[in-house]
Amino acid sequence: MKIVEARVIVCSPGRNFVTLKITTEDGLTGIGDATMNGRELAVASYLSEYVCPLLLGRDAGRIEDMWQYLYKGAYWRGGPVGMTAISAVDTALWDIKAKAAGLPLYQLLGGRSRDGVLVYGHANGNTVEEVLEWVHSYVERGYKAVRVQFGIPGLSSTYGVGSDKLYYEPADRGAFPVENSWSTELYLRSVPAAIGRVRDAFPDLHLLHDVHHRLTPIEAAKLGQRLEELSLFWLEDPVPAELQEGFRIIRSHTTTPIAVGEVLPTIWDLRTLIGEQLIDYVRTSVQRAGGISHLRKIASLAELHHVRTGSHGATDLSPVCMAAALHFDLSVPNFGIQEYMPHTPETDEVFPHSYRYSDGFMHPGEEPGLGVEIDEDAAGCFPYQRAYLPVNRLLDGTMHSW
Ligand code: EZ4
Ligand code: CO
Repeated sequence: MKIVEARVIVCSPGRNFVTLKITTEDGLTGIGDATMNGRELAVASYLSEYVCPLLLGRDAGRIEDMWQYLYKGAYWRGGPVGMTAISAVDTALWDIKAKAAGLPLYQLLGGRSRDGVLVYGHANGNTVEEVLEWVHSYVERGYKAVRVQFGIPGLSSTYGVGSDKLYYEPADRGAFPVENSWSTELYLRSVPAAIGRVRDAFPDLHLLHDVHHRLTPIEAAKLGQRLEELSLFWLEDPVPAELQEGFRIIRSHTTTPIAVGEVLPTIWDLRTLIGEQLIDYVRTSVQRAGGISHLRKIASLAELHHVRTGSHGATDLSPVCMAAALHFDLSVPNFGIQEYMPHTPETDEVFPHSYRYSDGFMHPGEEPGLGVEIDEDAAGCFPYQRAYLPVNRLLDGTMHSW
């Protein structure tokens, strides 16, 4: 099964996506998501300039060897650009192998460990009333878990609260990033009561909240303590995770479950967090963490340390990643939950797929491979447009984490 073609397809059906498509001499094709939100062309060029030429003539069936070849062979290890590129190759090769076997990918990963994949959606609102309305609409659609984000009184803009609620995921087209403002003091003053009101209205729902890397460990510890009685499913990214040891401070103060990892691409970036049981859910994804192959290693390490998976699944992860994630989620023993936000109709048109949502759960479908394709004619109608994630400043103008 020699690889005869490897191509990068960049498109923007509402937002930018980078997709790698690999073709074998037998005419089988496989695809992988290589999107890195706000920095898309860095990965596209890494792939097309350096990785695609290396794939030609190689055996598409040697997935693990290819991973090691691209990881060790580059010399420059890790990092989001290189790892996203490896993710795309690995995902595409698993797609090909499963198609060649005539099986949905999850069957090659050990088969089903559960009947469906528990998912959560985002309820974002400027006011608690708006959030309550959104949570209600999720519950009506069968959701068992919802992430809640609120506007902060006194601040003009807040992460997770946008104008287009259904398809909102930041990355705005324009010459410069949007500038948001932040005050930890105002946030900590309002958020426990806001989540408390959602908890009062929905006593049985799994509630999640994303702090988006904005606190210090001791601030996060305090917030975790104040949220304990609200029984969150998780508190996400309370602090930036580069300093993994910082989570010891949070952990020693609160039993609120912690989820981390959407920006962390390798097992080595997560080693202390998982190995010392400093987190409860690991949030890195097929798209970020070296594809199916490396994510399974991370999940195995996590399993050993009582950490469950909670893969990142915002809309900047393409339907190709979502399909791959669902095969992983269905098979992995220590699955926790999967983030899921529907893509726009334009995106679904470019990426026809067999996965489906029903009553709070998702299923990847039974098509051989990933069960997702790219319609290149449709993709061609949506050319790339540069877009940036926002930046974040404190009220006095100091740059802060976003
Ligand atoms: O900001 O996917 O939990 N989800 C998130 C997302 C991320 C974006 C970044 O590209 O934090 O909203
Ligand atoms: Co997040």
